[in-house]
Amino acid sequence: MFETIVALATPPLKSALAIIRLSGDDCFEIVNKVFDHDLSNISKREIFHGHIVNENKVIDEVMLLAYVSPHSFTGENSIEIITHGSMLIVNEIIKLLLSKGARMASNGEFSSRAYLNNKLDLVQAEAINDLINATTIEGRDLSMLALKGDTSALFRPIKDKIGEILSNIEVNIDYPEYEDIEEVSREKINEYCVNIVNELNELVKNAERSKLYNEGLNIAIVGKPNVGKSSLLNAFLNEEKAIVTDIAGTTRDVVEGEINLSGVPVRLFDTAGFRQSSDKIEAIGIKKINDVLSKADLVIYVADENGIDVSLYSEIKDKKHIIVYNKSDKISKKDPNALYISALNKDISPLTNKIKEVMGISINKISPSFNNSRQLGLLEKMVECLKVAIKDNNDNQPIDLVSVSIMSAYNAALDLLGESNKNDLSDEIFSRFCVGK
Ligand SMILES: Nc1nc2c(ncn2[C@@H]2O[C@H](COP(=O)(O)OP(=O)(O)O)[C@@H](O)[C@H]2O)c(=O)[nH]1
Ligand SMILES: [Mg+2]
Repeated sequence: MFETIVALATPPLKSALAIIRLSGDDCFEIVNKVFDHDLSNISKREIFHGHIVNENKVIDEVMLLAYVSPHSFTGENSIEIITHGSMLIVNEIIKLLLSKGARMASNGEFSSRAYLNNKLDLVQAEAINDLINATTIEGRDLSMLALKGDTSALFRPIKDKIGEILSNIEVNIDYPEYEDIEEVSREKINEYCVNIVNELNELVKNAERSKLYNEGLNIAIVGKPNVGKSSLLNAFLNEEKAIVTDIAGTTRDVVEGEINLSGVPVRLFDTAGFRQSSDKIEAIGIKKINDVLSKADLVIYVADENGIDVSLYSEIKDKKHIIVYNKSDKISKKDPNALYISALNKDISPLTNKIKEVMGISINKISPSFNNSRQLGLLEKMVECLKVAIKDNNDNQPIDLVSVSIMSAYNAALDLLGESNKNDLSDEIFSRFCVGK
């Protein structure tokens, strides 16, 4: 039994139309009290044209879509009221519905209901959020495949295989006296687990790449003052976002911009030049560099005709990084192994290509793939557990010990699709959604 929840599904702004969404067992009874059509005898889905009325006063003329359980997104009785897009109207209608017994939905609660009612698995539910937040076509296409269930479908046979080997082992342990049960030999366990690990490794490899389309990359631009970091940011963005002058210390704050690199959303962070400074404002800017560096997936160290500053370089050399020489127009003697660009002349393609190479960004046909850190983490956990199982099995460890590791892999598989501990796990994930989703 689920309470009826209500929320605005469109942005809280003045617009042509707004959609108020309700879902829950008492949905029709509640709306019946304020709508001038009877919703009691709907068979599946129906559209109505009518009025939302409060004690004979018409609040708005609306279109109303009624969905009878299970023929709705959430799987419950649901209603969408399309009103005029005035916040005064929307707020009055929501207040009225609350007074008739609905309650305000929390973040992601509609999607959470769909998941709890088995309309979606967890991978599909996550895809709704990813779809809405996608900033590139590739990211959107990937989320759409996950939402359709193609990504989960790719994985279910693997999950079933882990379950199968596990139950075979369990039956052998629990009922050794039954002679008609096929004995699972050490060889068979090994063969099974090795095959599954290979299949999982393929999914991991694809997920690492797909995660880039979904979560994007953070790239920090660092180097001495005046080497052309801000000019480089501007060249990437193709706009004069950061202030560029020949005065060292021009950039004080971190300047951010986003670009689309072959479908990967890349966030660029231009920083204040690294240098000891007595200027209070610049000193704060320099401190901010450390925050940027800590979340950077890649660091671009920019040098100019004066070469690399060894002490500054040593600060980032242990991170994944690219060294690039800017102001190539001023450099006559070039090292054939080094990377040269001219930010001023917007000639930066050697760097763009190098970023793609280092981060493994290539133009790929988008196919179903896991695409976020949670999913990737669980795939990797499965591989780890199965590798332990393979080793224990080959070392002739007791079979129940082998089965414990396979069981851990199976639990991770259930977690991936959200089939275990439905409530605990989903609370965390759905809280990242916005209200009305
Ligand atoms: N000749 C030349 N000058 C450049 C180039 N890129 C930037 N500059 C100049 O270098 C100076 C410092 O640039 P800026 O982007 O502010 O450097 P930042 O302090 O590292 O951010 C400015 O006068 C830019 O016009 C380049 O490719 N060639
Ligand atoms: Mg600058």
